Amino acid sequence: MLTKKMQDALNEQVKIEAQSSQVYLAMAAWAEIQPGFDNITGFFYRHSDEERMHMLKLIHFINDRGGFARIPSLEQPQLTFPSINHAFKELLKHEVFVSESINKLVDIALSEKDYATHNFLQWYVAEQIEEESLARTINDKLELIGDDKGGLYLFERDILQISVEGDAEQA
Ligand code: OFO
Repeated sequence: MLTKKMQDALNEQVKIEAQSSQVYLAMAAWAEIQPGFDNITGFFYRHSDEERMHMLKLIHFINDRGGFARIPSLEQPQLTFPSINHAFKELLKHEVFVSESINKLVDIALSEKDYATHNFLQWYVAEQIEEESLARTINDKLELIGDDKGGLYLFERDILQISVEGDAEQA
């Protein structure tokens, strides 16, 4: 059984994961109407789907532990970006924010002596290490590319491989 404090904190995380899915969905919809960014668009759509999966995992956990997962209302995410570099910078910032909120949840699980939730959260801790590292790799590459269109063309081609490797590491 979850304590009220733990349940409220997990429900807050449901909202954060759902909001993350919206944030990346907006990036995907924006990238889709930029010419030549098909693979980048696919990356954002997949990332959005993953966040929805993170949200669902939490919902099932809360309900399975005798709690009640409350489906939250969401905020309008940023819809447009000055460039693809800006979108990926926002993605990294967002992942760092998510990692911080997972760490807070782990703290609460320990203070509540809720070892089952603590164990469950370890999956999210590992996932955030992967996601932050992937976002940093992408941002480093974009930093190197700068305004070089040829470099961006290669990046658009390579992001397919980067995300496939990221998924394989997570599997
Ligand atoms: Fe990328 O955030 Fe979920 O956990």
